Amino acid sequence: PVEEVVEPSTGMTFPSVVEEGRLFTGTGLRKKSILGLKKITVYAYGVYVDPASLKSQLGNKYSSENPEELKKNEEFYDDVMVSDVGLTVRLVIVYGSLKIGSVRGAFEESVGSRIKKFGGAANIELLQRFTGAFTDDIKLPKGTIIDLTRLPGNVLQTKIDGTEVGSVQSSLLCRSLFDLYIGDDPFDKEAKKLIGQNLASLLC
Ligand code: DAO
Ligand code: DAO
Ligand code: DAO
Repeated sequence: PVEEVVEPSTGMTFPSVVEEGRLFTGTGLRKKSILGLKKITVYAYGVYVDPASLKSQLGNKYSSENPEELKKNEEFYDDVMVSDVGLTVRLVIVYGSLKIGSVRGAFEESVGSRIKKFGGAANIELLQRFTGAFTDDIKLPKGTIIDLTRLPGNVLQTKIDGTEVGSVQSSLLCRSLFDLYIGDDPFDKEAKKLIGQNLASLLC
């Protein structure tokens, strides 16, 4: 049986391995304040990595480093995001009353800000066209699993409860998405530390 890791504050569980041998590196929380008042936890997430691709992409540069030093090096995280390392982010919905319009808005805000940050402002219209396809009949009840997986060639594949709903080949989109979790201003700073520690130990 596959072992599981429990995210302590929500009780959501994450398998220690997901498809094709991608290993769990850490879990965190995506919160959002509503009406500027209280903060709700929208989803818990787990970040996974394909250790073989991590080594093949970044081993030459980093394998002789000390993992304790490497995990503090922002350039390391940039390299993980920019190169074609096989990452998967699994989201497990905690707040079950999400309106699809809010998902669209939050997505345009979070991912959109990163696309601009990385110099892709000209692609914002593409992003809006994409989120325009999030229609009101999509339901995301509590416990829904969304897997965002980078396949070789910077293809970002999206699955909802195991069913593929789309894939987009874009290094800019992959980088912009992963930046939310392991970039310089992540959703959950403690989670990034744990993820970084585990990525560094797998590599060095
Ligand atoms: O519906 O009023 C509400 C709460 C708004 C929270 C929206 C946050 C959406 C975050 C993106 C979730 C992607 C699955
Ligand atoms: O938390 O702001 C964020 C970004 C989360 C990215 C979520 C992508 C979800 C795509 C599938 C939504 C289906 C309606
Ligand atoms: O042209 O490189 C580019 C940027 C494309 C942005 C397209 C946005 C598509 C959003 C897909 C989200 C899947 C989680």
